[in-house]
Amino acid sequence: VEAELLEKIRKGDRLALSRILTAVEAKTMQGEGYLDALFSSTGKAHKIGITGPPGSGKSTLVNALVKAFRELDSKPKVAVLAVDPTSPFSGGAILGDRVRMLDTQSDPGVFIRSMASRGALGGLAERTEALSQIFDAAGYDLIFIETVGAGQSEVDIVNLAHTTIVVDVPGLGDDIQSIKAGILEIADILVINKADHPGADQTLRNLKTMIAMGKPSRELIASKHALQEIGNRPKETHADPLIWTPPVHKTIASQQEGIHNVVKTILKHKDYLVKSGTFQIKDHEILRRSLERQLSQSLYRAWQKNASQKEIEAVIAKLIRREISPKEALNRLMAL
Ligand SMILES: Nc1nc2c(ncn2[C@@H]2O[C@H](COP(=O)(O)OP(=O)(O)O)[C@@H](O)[C@H]2O)c(=O)[nH]1
Ligand SMILES: [Mg+2]
Repeated sequence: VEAELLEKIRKGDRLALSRILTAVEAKTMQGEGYLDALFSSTGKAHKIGITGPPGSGKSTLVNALVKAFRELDSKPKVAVLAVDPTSPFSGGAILGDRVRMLDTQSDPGVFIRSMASRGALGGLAERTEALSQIFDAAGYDLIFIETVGAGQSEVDIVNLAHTTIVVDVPGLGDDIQSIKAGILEIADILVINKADHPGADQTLRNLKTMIAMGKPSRELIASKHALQEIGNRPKETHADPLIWTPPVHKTIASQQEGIHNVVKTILKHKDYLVKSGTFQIKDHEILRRSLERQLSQSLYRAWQKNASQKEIEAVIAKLIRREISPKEALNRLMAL
C-alpha cells in the first residue's frame, strides 16, 4: 500500500497528495502512518522560508518566484506552504489572492497549500515540518514556506528552512533599525519588495551597510561546524567558499520585476549550502529539533498520565501561598 501510495504522489496524483496532506495536518492515525511510510524518501527538497511583515508582498513574491523557477530548463517541481495566518494564499476567501495565484495553479508541477494556523495539533512548527516532508517525498524539488513574524512566531522559519528570505519594503523608517538588525541575523537573502515605492534605494543602502557592519553570522558559525564535520576535505579554489554574505535584491513582485536575480541567488545559496556541507547540517538539525520537540511532548504526556490533577493543584496551591518555592514545587511535581 505504501509503495503504491508513493508511486501515486510521485506520478503527480494531486488528489492523493491532497488527501495525504490533510490527514497529516490533522494528525490522524492514518496521517501519522503516511509520515512514517514516506520518511525514508525525504531529505532531498530545498526548503525556502519567506518571512517579513504582513502586506510586504510575500505571497506575490512567492508566486513570481514559482513562475520563474518553472521557466528554468530544469523545470523543478515546486510546492508552496502558506503558514501566514494573516493572508490566506490559495483556496482562501480572499479574491485577490485567488486571482494572483491563477497563473501557477494550472501548472501540474506546482502545488500550493495553505495551512490552518489555529488549533494545529502538536504545534504549527511540527505540522509545517510534517507537511514539507510529504512534499519532499512526493518529489517536489523546492518547497516555499511563507510565514510572518520571524523570530517571534510559533513557526521559527530558520529552524525549518535551508534558505531564509526576509522581505522588507521601502520607507519603514530608521526608527525600526533595531528590529531590522534582528531580522538580518536570520536572513540568507534580503528582498526589498515594492521597489516602485519611494525610498527603495535608501533602504537598499541601509541594509547593505548593516550587513557590511558585520554580525556574528550564523553562516560563519555553521561553516565552522561544516569544517569540523567534513574534516580534511580538499581545499576550495575560491577565496572563502564557506562564507555567505546575504545579498540584497530589489523587486517589484507584482510586476515580476527583479525576480530572476532572486532566483539566481537562491540557486547560488543552494550551491553554497551543498558545497559547505551546511545543507546536510541543517537537515540534521531540523530532524534533531523535531525529535526533541516530540520527545518532550511525549514525556510530558506520560508524566501527565501518572499525575492526578488534584495532586498537581495541591502543589500549585502551596506554591501560590508561598509555602514552597517554585523549585520545591517542581521537585514535588516531578516526584508525581
Ligand atoms: N506596488 C506594489 N505592490 C505590490 C508589490 N508586490 C505586492 N504588492 C501588493 O501588495 C499587497 C500585499 O501583497 P501580499 O503578497 O498579499 O503580501 P503578504 O501579506 O506579505 O503575503 C497586494 O495588494 C499586492 O498586490 C510590489 O512590488 N509593488
Ligand atoms: Mg501572504
